[in-house]
Amino acid sequence: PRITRREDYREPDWRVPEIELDFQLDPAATRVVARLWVQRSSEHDRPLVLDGDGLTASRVRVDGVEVPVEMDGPNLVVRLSGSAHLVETEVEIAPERNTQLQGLYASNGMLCTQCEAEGFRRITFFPDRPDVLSRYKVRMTADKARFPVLLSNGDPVGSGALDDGRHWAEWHDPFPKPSYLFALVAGDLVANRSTFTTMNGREVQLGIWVRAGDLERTHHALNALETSMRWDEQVYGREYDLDVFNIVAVDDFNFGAMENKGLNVFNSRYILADPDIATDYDYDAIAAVVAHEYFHNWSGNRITCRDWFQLSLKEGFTVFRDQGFSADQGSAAVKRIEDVRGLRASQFPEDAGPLAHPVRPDSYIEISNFYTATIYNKGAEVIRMMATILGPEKFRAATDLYFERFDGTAATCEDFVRCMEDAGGTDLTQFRRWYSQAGTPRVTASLKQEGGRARLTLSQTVPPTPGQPDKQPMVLPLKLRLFGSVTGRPLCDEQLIQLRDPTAEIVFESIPEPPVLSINRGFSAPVVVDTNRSARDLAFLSAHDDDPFARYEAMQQLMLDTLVASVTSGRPDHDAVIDAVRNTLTDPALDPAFVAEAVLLPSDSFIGDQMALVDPDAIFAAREALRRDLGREHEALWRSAHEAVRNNRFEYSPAGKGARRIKNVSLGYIAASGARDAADLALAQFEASDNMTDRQGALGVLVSSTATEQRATAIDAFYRRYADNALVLDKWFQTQALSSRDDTAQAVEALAAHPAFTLANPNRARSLIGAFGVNQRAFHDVSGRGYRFLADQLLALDKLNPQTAAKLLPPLGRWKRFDAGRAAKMRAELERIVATPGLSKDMFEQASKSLD
Ligand code: HT7
Ligand code: ZN
Repeated sequence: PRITRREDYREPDWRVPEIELDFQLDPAATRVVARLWVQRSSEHDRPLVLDGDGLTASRVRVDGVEVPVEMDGPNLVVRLSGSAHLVETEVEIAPERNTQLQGLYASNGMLCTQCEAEGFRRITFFPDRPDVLSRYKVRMTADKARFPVLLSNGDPVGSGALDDGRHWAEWHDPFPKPSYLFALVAGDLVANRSTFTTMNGREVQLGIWVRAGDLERTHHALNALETSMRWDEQVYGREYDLDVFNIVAVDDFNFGAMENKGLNVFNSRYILADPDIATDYDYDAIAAVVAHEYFHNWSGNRITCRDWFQLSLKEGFTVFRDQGFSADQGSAAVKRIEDVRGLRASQFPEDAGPLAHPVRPDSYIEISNFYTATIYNKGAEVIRMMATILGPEKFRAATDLYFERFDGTAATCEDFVRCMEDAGGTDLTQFRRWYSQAGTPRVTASLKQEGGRARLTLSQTVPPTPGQPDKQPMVLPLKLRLFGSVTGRPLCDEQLIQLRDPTAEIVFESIPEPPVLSINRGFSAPVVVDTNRSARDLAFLSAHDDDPFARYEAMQQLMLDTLVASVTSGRPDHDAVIDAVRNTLTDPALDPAFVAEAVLLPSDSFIGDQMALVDPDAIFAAREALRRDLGREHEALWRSAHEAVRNNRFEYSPAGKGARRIKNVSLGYIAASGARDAADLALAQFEASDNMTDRQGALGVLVSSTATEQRATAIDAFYRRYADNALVLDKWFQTQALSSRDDTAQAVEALAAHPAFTLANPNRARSLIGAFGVNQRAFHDVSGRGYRFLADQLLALDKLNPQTAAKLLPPLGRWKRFDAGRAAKMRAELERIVATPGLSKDMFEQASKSLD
């Protein structure tokens, strides 16, 4: 397959300032007529090449005159003599046969589009690249009974009935946009409507469109939309620019949602919520995704990307913006902990594996494979570091400058950094390496007290990654502070150190007592920090650090050190963790939501990430042993924490969420203790709960339990209760795929044969196969059956939906971290995938790179 390289970027030969699209919609055969007003962009004699994917032109006209159809592979070539022409094409497509869910497709009776990154070329011939911006006029005609609602980007300008039972609607979008932001939706939908008055007094009509039965489940999303519109005005000075903002929920969607101009299309799991079907995690994710897509209106739509190598320009920045929004809605500390946990669970392993790539990649085979945690989450951390270096006022001045300087254009990551420099008055030359070098930097920090001074020695390394064997030192903004280990008092103010060299030394004067180092506070740099801190130091910080993230981090490090030592030595010493957890659990000053995060053990996979060779069974055993000891030692505390909130009625508020979080964490520890009544307690919670958080929390405990009867009761009851709700059934599959029982690999194979399982729906595929891939112990079953199962499923899914299949492959690529037996079995599956005839380029890229 062809490799696209960043260094080969060339300006488009032809611009398309205006486009008119006419859709005769029909699931079996939709006719698309496109009128493109094209302009030669410079002095050249190259033809107009319009991207296509699986299209056949039935007619091509230039300035009203029919011309022969000339193809170059999938693309249409139009030879033009002048500098400006009207080019008209006509194609026919079949949305109901589109299983890839890119382009125009059918989902549960409606028609919708997904064009990012390169789906528009599956709808009509067009220069399908983000630096070609056009004004769109769209006319849709469809059967009125089946598709009473017809939506597109921009504002509605007209609609009407036709004699044959069909009707039409026309939408105009005044803002020039790239083709990936085009959208249309046709369906039998109803809207939850509202109006929003912008900061300059303009009225915007808001609508969240769903099937009639789901209307009552849209209030949370609508509320999140209004809150995020106001937040973007207040925090970034960004005002919405059209008269209409619509969101449509669809059931079959490859991703979370899509920020099409004025017409966001959402995976229904990020819209629909009520306490009976959605967990607190779902509620928070809905608000975050609604905000994220809304924020793209400025960071992505008004200013888009010059080419797909600049993807993090919009995605990293927009994730940073949505993280700030969510932090402002509840506990900022807990939000930061969750974000860092997510980064470590997905981005750190990516950066340490065969698919590592820079935040601004240099090449790709299939761009869809680059919608990664590195582009999104590491990209957000890179923006966060610049915000930290600049400080809040200068950062706001820099984003204002960026929005002003590049409004209406297709920009680059370099353009963004230059705004940071210009408004921040700072030189970010070396900092730019965050965009070009892959791999997670490692910092070693060692603190020594010498008389009345403390000497901190820092060093950094960046590991080799595919194609980048040698690395240059990065700029690492590290927030740090020293505390006295005797008095517990801070020994200095918080300092921001920018580590730029391979090593550095910092001397702290007037240090009267043995100091303890608090470093990378707030996770100011996305790095791994190795320190010479003892278990005592970590326990001390977990109880006294004034930075909540650092406090959490100290406890995590203490737990990790304990677990790694237990795996490697086989002689567990749990005392320090047991004491530290007691101190956290009994500290009345702490927010319960924070306590619940702090007392959770690191995951099996994260423990594995710390080890040269991952032994999934030994890690599982060590973690279970610590869980059991924590459960037993603090049984009374867990029980009282659980009991105190057991009968709370559902309330969606920070306090309500915190109570449910500690309740479910406590239930998990009670079960881990081996208490005889644990399964009954879980089943009682399952049956009595008035919300999905508690019901799924109890189900999760029971699914991993050996209490056969209670387990079966809960699994059956959950299935029967939600058999008609696809989003909740996804949870049923997912919870079982995450089970820690010995027989999970077999159970997952059986679930793949369940009548409710289908690969055709991405959410369902991810709920079973995706969850199984991150269940370290079950997936790495020594027999290799997990690897075989995943490969079989991926090959089947690749035929339907290559994008979704390719995203689920990475667990197989981690073979270098496992013993020779497992590694050989994983490689054999990757080789089988690569050798499969007719493999998509999506899968080929992921699998072949994973073999290196
Ligand atoms: N910008 C959107 C990306 C997206 C996407 C990418 C590949 C394939 C399907 C897709 N659907 C949406 C989502 C976002 O980041 O906001
Ligand atoms: Zn995004």
